[in-house]
Amino acid sequence: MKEINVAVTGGAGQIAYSLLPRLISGETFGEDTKVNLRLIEIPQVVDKLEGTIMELIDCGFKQTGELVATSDIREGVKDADWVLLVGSIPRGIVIDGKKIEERSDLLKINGGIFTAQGSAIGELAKSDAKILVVGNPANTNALIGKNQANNPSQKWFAMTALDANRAKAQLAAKAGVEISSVTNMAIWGNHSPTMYPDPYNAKIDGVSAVEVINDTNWIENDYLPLVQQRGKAVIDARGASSAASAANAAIDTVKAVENPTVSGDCFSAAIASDGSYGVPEGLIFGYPLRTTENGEVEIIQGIEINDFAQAKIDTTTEELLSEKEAVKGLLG
Ligand code: NAX
Repeated sequence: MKEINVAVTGGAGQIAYSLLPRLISGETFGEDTKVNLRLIEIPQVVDKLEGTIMELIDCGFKQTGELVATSDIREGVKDADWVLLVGSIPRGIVIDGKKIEERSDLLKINGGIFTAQGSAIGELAKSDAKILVVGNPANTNALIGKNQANNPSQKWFAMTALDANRAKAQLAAKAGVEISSVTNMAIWGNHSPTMYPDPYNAKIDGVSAVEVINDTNWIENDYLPLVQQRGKAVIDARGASSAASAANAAIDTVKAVENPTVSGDCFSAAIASDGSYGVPEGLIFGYPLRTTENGEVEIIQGIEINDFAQAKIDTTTEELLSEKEAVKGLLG
C-alpha cells in the first residue's frame, strides 16, 4: 500500500468529527493508500483526541495508518503531504474578558495562529505539500500562512467548495433537476457573504443556469443571498455552524486537487491570484480551477464576466484587500 501523511488542526472540533473517518476510509485518497493522521489541538483540548483516536480505530478501516494526537504544530506537520487547517477561534469567544465580535479582531487573533502554523509548514511539511485552510476567515488565514511558509513549491488553498455545493443545490432545486446536472460552478472571491457564486457560467445539463432558470429577478435578488447567507441560516436552525457539509466540502476539495478535473468542468477553491481577471497578485481569491492530467492546478481562463459579475468581483476583491490591510503586520 502507498502511504500518505495528513495533518489536521482543530482535530477535536465538530467539522473534524465528520471529516476524520472519511480521510482514513479509502474514500479520499484511494483504497490502496494508507493514511497516517496527525491530529493537532490546543493543549487544553488535546487529551480529548485520545477518544477520537479510539473511535477511528473502532471504524476498522484497512487504510488506517498511524494515528497521533499532539498540541505541537511542528510535530503535527512534519513530512505532511496534506495539511487541513480546520482549527480556529470562533466569533463570540471571550478572551481576556473581551468578547470577540469584530471581524477585525477575529482576523488578528486567528491570523496569529496562522503565522506559527504557516512557518512550521514551510519548514517541515513536504516540499510538495498541499494545504487547505477551512478555519475562518479562510482566505486571509491562508494568505498569512502562505506568506509565513514562504515555500513556493507548496500549494495553499482556502475552502470555497461548501459555497459551490450550496449554490449548485439552490440552482438544482429551482430548476427541478438533480444536483448532478449542475456543473461549472465557480465561487469568485472571499469565503464570506461577498462571495460571487457565478450563475451565468454555471451550467444545467450543459446550458447556462441563468438561461435554464429564465428568472433574472430570482437569480439576482433571491439566489445570491440564499447562497451567501446559507451558513447563517444553518446556524440559526441548528444552533451550530455547518459541520457535516463543511467536512464533505473539504473531502471534495482534496479529491478535486488529487484527481484530473472532468473535461469542460471546474472546481472551486481560493488560491493565490496570479493577476487573472484583474485581481491583485497574491490575494487568496476564489477562482474556477482545473486539475490537469499532470496534477497541476490551474485557474481557468477566458470565462466571460458580464457587468453584473464584474461588480460582484470588485466588491469581494475590495473586502479581501481590506482584510489584508487589517493583518498586514502578520504577513512577514
Ligand atoms: P469548532 O469550534 O467545533 O472546532 C474548532 C477546533 O479548533 C476546536 O476544537 C479548537 O480547540 C481548535 N483550535 C483552535 N485553535 C487551534 C490551534 N491553534 N491549533 C489547533 N487547533 C485549534 O469549530 P468547527 O465547527 O469545527 O469549525 C472550524 C472552523 O471552520 C471555524 O473557523 C469555522 O468558522 C470554519 N468554517 C469554514 C467553512 C468554509 O467553508 N471555509 C464552513 C464551515 C465553518 O464555518
